[in-house]
Order: sequence, then C-alpha cells, then structure tokens
Amino acid sequence: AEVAPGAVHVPGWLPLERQRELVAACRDWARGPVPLRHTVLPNGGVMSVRTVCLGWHWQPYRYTRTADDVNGARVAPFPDWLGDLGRAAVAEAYGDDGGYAPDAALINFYDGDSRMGMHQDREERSGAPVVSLSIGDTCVFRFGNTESRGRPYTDVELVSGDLFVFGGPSRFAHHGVPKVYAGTGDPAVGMRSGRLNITLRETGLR
Ligand code: MD5
Ligand code: FE
Repeated sequence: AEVAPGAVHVPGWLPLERQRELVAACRDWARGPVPLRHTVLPNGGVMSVRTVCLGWHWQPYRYTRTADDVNGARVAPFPDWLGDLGRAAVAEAYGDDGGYAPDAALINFYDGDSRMGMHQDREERSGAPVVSLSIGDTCVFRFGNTESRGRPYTDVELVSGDLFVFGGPSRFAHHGVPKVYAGTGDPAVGMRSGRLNITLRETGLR
C-alpha cells in the first residue's frame, strides 16, 4: 500500500525463515565489535532503543567508521547479502531496484517501553530510499510530513515481516514509533519479546 508518494508498505514481505535468519544475524551483530547500546544524545538524553550499525556507525548526528561515542571500535562491514535484500525490497516496492546500493544498516531493538520520537533522517548525503524491515512485536509507526514533527501524520501498524520503503518525496518526512505492543510477536521468529527494526541506507559517503 502506498501510504504517501514514495512511501510503500508491504505487509508480510519477509518469510518466517528469512525473519529467523535476520534475528540470528542481529544477535551476532549485537555482540560487536561495537555492541548494541543505548545511544547518548548531545543534550545528555539517552535513547530508549538500543542500536548497532553496519558499514557506517551512526552517532548523533553524523556517520563515522569508528564508534568514538561507544568503544572506539571500527564498525562491522555491511554484508553483500544485505545489499541484495535491499535491492529486492526496493524492486518489490517500486517495481525496479533503481540500482539501489545501500552501504549502511541501523539495527534498532525496542523493548516494550522503547519509543522513537518524531525526527527526520538527514545525515545521509543521498536521496536514495530507506528500506525498513520489522521483526518481532507489532508497533505503531507514525508517518508524518516534511514540514514539522506534528500533524498531519498517519499511524500504521508494523507487524513482523513487514517491509516499508521510504523514497522520493517521503524520504525526508518526520517519523517515529510511539508504541510497541509487548508480547505480540511470534516466538517462532526466535525472539522472546521486543521488536527489531533493520534499516538500510545509502550514506553517499566514502
Ligand atoms: C524504526 N527507524 O522503526 C525506524 C524505521 C531510525 C528510524 O526511524 O532512524 O532508525 S526507519 C523509518 C524511516 C526512515 C527514513 C524516512 C522515513 C522513515 N520517513 O520518511 O518516514 O526503528
Ligand atoms: Fe528515522
């Protein structure tokens, strides 16, 4: 379903077995070289989600190769197979992969109390789409507008296996996750509780 121009929601895109593989991969990535951790913001705030990155390390509000804000380690590489998955996702959403070549992944883990406030993703030097994959507990995803964090916005439930692609005029819209429904995920995906979100991006950096 096209929620807005360039914003395409594909419920149930990931087969259960693919979700299980991604959960296992995320467990591995969460161990390091840079561990899954709560990001500390410049104002001293601590994000309630926990994050680990591949390819480029996101620290508020820039991409680096080393996690200077965590343990100084070099970020793990972005695997080729994840780029293939990203191209398949963009092709599914738009009918053509457009030569999509993501070089960074942000993996966010939400427990039942985690939230993501309304924000824009503006650190990338590229207008290429962002691919978002959801696994585990269902959440409310709030898709807003480019002008402000406030209304108008549309609330969409994201369920395990859902794909969302944000491109074109939707790439720089405000968005957030106001609610996670704890305990709604299927234990068969390999998570006891919580929500995983994997986003793929082209940073435009080198
Ligand atoms: C999440 N993550 O569910 C979301 C999925 C983040 C983040 O917001 O920054 O890690 S990505 C949603 C997204 C990305 C880029 C553009 C738009 C939405 N959008 O225009 O709505 O953890
Ligand atoms: Fe975002």
